[in-house]
Amino acid sequence: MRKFVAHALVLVLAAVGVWLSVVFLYLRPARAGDGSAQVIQVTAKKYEYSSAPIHVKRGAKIELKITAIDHDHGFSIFPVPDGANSNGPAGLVFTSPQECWQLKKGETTTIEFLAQTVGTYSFKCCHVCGLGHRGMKGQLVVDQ
Ligand SMILES: [Cu+2]
Repeated sequence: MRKFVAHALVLVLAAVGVWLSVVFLYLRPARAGDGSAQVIQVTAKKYEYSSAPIHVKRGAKIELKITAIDHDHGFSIFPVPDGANSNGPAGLVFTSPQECWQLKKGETTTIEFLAQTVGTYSFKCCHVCGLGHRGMKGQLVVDQ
């Protein structure tokens, strides 16, 4: 009898273990919005973003923290992957989408998004910052 109870207990524990694993594996992505974001620090200065290209994993919730070091800059990124139909679905889902984030000198701007679709997303400076402004660009790559 005791053996039977022990056996049943092992089965119950195993079942609970499997159930917990399933819950964690499947509910995790859905709960990515509750603060478990990956923080990526970026600096903006004449005329580059360090360290571009920025690589992130598909499905990751990202907090991009961009600090403008030397001057006011901007950050503009198109949410559809390069080369895809520009009317297609957004591959980057921003918490508060903006055409141009203003990056004030000496301040850190946080841009939050979900990296939903694999691809390369080009970004650029959208605040005229000097002679090299037009060349101030970078790429965000969402990897599989
Ligand atoms: Cu600029």
